[in-house]
Amino acid sequence: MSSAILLAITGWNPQGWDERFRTLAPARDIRSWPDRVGNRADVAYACAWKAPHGLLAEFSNLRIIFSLGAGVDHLMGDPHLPAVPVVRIVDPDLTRRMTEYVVLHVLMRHRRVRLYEQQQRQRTWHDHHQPAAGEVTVGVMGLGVLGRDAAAMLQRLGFQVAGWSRTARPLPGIETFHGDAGLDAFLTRTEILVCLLPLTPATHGILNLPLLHKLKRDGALGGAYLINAGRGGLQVDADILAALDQGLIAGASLDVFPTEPLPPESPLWAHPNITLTPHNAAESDPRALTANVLTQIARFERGEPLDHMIDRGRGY
Ligand code: NDP
Ligand code: OXD
Repeated sequence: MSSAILLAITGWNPQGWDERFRTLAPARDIRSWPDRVGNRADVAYACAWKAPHGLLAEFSNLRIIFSLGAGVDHLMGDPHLPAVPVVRIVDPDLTRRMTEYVVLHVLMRHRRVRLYEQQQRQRTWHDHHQPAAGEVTVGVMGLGVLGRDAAAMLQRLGFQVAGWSRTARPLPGIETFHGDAGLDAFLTRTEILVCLLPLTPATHGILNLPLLHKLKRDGALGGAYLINAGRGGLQVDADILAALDQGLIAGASLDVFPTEPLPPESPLWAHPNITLTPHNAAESDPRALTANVLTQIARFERGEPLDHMIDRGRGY
């Protein structure tokens, strides 16, 4: 029976994954696309990150496809994706990294870091009134593994936290909203909007001008802010620029973009009120995550159920 593991990775350096799999599973046959694929019929498990569409269909004995990140849009967009279980990464290492990113960018806006950096460059000693965290509402779109952890940490820092999800997700101390019917009430109380949604047909382009228009601009911060670390396809870049120009939002922190790498000619790079990072809010670190995949394979081979399988019928 097939049992080899194939790494099919683009956009990241596969070397760290390859080394880690070999170290942790020395008896396992580890293959790497495109150079060391060997006989395709030997491959049982694919560990993929942005593999070219159609590639995984070449492996006729595939039993599981692992997404090496939390997001699976890179797989679900493949019209030839084999009909085997798709499993995504859920791991404390990745979750902590995302919560760090969210807290960093919320505090950056809350504590006006960019303004003080500018003042420092000008040698200006001037303090601005600092609202308490409890006067500021942060709204988290997406109350999944990552959204819930970030929301809980923000709550511990004292922010008023609201959350929005597809289905009702009651969370202690957090005002939660769900579905289309709950969206406006969620947005109109939100000064800092944190987006941790997955990219699906229903969420594509959701961060657009009409949505940004609804954010609370007259709160303690005197303006609204957007932080998107979900997926680039959730946002409409031109609408974010228009919202900044029109004063609907005062700033944006963007980790993800519809086209990655962000093209050098994009006006987002040079905008004074945008802080951008190269899709590394929560890096998938092979040192932490390889063991996660191998544990799942071991469970599967013992006939136990897989964790964090994607329900293809639900939204994708
Ligand atoms: P989960 O699947 O655990 O959670 C997704 C959340 O989004 C759920 O609360 C879900 O609602 C909600 N949701 C999905 N569709 C809709 C919709 N149509 N309307 C309203 N809410 C919706 O995902 P994770 O928290 O693990 O990850 C979220 C995303 O973060 C990933 O898909 C990925 O795109 C991104 N990510 C980005 C990284 C980066 O470095 N920038 C790193 C890791 C992940 P419900 O609970 O009701 O199902
Ligand atoms: C992920 C990502 O989905 O890195 O994990 O974006």
